[in-house]
Amino acid sequence: MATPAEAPRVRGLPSALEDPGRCLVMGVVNVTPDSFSDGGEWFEPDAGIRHGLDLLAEGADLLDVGGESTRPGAVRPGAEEELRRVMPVVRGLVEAGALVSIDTMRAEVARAALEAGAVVVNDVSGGLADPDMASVVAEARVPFVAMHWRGHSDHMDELARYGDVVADVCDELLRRVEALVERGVDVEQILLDPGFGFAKTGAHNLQLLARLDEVVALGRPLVVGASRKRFLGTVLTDEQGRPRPPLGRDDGTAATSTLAALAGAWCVRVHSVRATVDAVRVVAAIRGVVSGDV
Ligand code: PMM
Repeated sequence: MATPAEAPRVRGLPSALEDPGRCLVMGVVNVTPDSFSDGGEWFEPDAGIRHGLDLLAEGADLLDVGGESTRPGAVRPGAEEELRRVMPVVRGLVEAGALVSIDTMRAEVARAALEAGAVVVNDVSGGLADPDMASVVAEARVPFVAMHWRGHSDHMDELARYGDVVADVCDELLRRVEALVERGVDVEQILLDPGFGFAKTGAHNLQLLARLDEVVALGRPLVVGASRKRFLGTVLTDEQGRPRPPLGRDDGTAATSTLAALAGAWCVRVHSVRATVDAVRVVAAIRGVVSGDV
């Protein structure tokens, strides 16, 4: 079990996130009509803002606002439409005092959100989808979540081919870090994410969860986004073998949050915050005992 003292440093974080003594909890605010997990529920700006405030009240440390669904097969919105979706919500949540992460693959959207007060850029493509993303992040000097990604959602299922999925994901993440650093991004501002559900089969996702410590060992803080994903539905089938729908996957998600926090993840990204906050607090207490702090 990794101890909190071993957590690598992240430069440029707001002080509230700097030394939490536990795995952080990022609440998901999807401003999309078609996300797999909560599609359409918070599509109107006021509803998105209200939902973000509810997640904060449940104990979220930061909110991840996104305007593009990445469900398998999803078709991308244009940049203008993405901006139209996310910007009122980013502004509203920043005004309310929230720490906001912008979930986007577009440099233009990242730049606008940073100007409006977002403090983290979360790019599921790790900077691969938009060649300008690295320079926007390098210039703004903000923490950047680089997720493992092999291609857009309309064809990612075909790309789920690995030798050893954990070794291959680690290798590809390290190559991303090198490329980002070459483009001027501060290595101490790069956070990594194995990309659960992105060009991965159910078995790949489970192997990555089982060996998360190997991804943590890459030496950059880890974000884990397993919340409500399809592989959990497949594990939690009913008597007829039908997968559990996304809204019924939150207890299973809390199990993945526990596991991620125990493995030493820096942050878990979840739709339903309350159970995960309790889970990471319990894990922090256990890790405190193990490391002799308590
Ligand atoms: N998954 C989704 C969107 N953004 N960001 C990170 N860093 N990691 C993820 O696993 C991730 C993400 C897709 O899930 P959603 O539709 O529930 O937002």
